[in-house]
Amino acid sequence: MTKQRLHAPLARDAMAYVLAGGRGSRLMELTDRRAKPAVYFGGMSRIIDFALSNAINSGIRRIGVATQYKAHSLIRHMQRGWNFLRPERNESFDILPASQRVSELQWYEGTADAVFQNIDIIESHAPKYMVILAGDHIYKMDYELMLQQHVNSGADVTVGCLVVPRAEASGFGVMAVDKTSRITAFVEKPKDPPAMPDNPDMALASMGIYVFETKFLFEQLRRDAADPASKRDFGGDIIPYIVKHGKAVAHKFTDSCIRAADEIEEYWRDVGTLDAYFEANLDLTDVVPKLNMYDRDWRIWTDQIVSSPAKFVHDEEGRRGQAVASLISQDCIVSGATAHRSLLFTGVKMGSFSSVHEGVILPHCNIGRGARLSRVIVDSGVRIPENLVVGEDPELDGKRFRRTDSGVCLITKAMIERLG
Ligand code: ADQ
Ligand code: ADP
Repeated sequence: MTKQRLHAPLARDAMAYVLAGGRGSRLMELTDRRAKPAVYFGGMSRIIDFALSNAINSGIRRIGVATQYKAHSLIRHMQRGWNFLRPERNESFDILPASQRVSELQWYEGTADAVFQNIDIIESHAPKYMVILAGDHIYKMDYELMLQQHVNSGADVTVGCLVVPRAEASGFGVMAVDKTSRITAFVEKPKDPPAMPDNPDMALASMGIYVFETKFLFEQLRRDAADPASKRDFGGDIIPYIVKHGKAVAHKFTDSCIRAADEIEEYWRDVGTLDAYFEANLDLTDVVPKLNMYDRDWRIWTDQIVSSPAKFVHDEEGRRGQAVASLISQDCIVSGATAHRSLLFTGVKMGSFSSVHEGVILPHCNIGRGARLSRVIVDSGVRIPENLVVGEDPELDGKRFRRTDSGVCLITKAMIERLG
């Protein structure tokens, strides 16, 4: 007879299902070749590594990732870095590209459809609970605590939520809750978001993460699939229906967010625009960063190959290669050049007399001799020509590159080619 375990973690009975198909079009050319979850972040990682690391650190060992838009770079990343889960240990890692599941050409209709189309695969892993996640946010969170609240409250669905300024809330699902955290109203992306009762400037927003019992979720997905008016979307269709006809409960991010001792705030970022992406990366260069990525209790895992250490050398004229207030990844060589308040991702080379100030330089870029870059995001594999100056002439920058209102320039290979 098997013995009853006390306090078995619910995470071991759960499957994390990561929705990673969105384009993230406000990141402009940065998501021309890759989906938003595949965009690089923080010197070594990609955005999806946060949701996947949270799942693993929470104790979840069955993971599915639904991909769709420009999935190649994302799929390659996950195959290299995330395929350590083993069926013989009752673990699984499934990558579920839309076009190969439904038909050669058909895409998932909405986020709920991206789960519905894979019901058979989920059933084969027999999880008791489903933790539905978005693959495009930066945060550290223990999903076990959300699962526990779900079971203790007897909810049909538990929705992760956070407090955001009302002025920014129209991009979210916005909810009202009663004293017991039961959701009494839910509107998807309202033009005029309802405020919180105790604070007219703030609203309670859905993080787009949900916990269900698998059986109940499948019932809802099948019901929704038979409804011709539905767009097959969690935020637009499934959640509002359960709020009306069942029991939906809110789980506060503050109750389960992982915060190292030196982190001053509960950190969650959408990094959906170039400015937000730039700021969130540069924040990491602060002496006490808002997000601690050095927390050994909650590591952010990624797919890095074992490579060579970053190297700083004098150039032939004795000029020092240096980095100040910067994050320099492996395989970088800084030769007679200076990086200041910048992130050099893996394999970046900087040549003599070049400098980068407030730069997010993605993997395998080459900064040519004498180039001077300030407030830039440089896409992966770009060769910056010798003596190129960016960040000193707004009008010229705006003509050559993607320049935001706050003066951040995104530089891609195609833009450099157009320079001739
Ligand atoms: P949105 O931010 O608009 O709203 P949505 O476009 O629904 O998010 O995408 C959610 C996640 O699913 C993203 O990670 C995206 O990459 C992925 N995705 C989108 N379409 C997909 C598809 N067809 N197949 C696979 N993956 C797909 C949602 C909720 C809101 C909530 C915000 C929080 O609807 O209620 O407030 O997330 O960001
Ligand atoms: P993503 O950056 O999203 O993974 P790619 O793999 O196409 O997309 O990377 C873009 C560029 O980065 C490639 O065209 C290539 O120049 C460069 N690159 C990628 N991996 C390496 C590598 N191991 N060595 C040198 N350059 C590389």
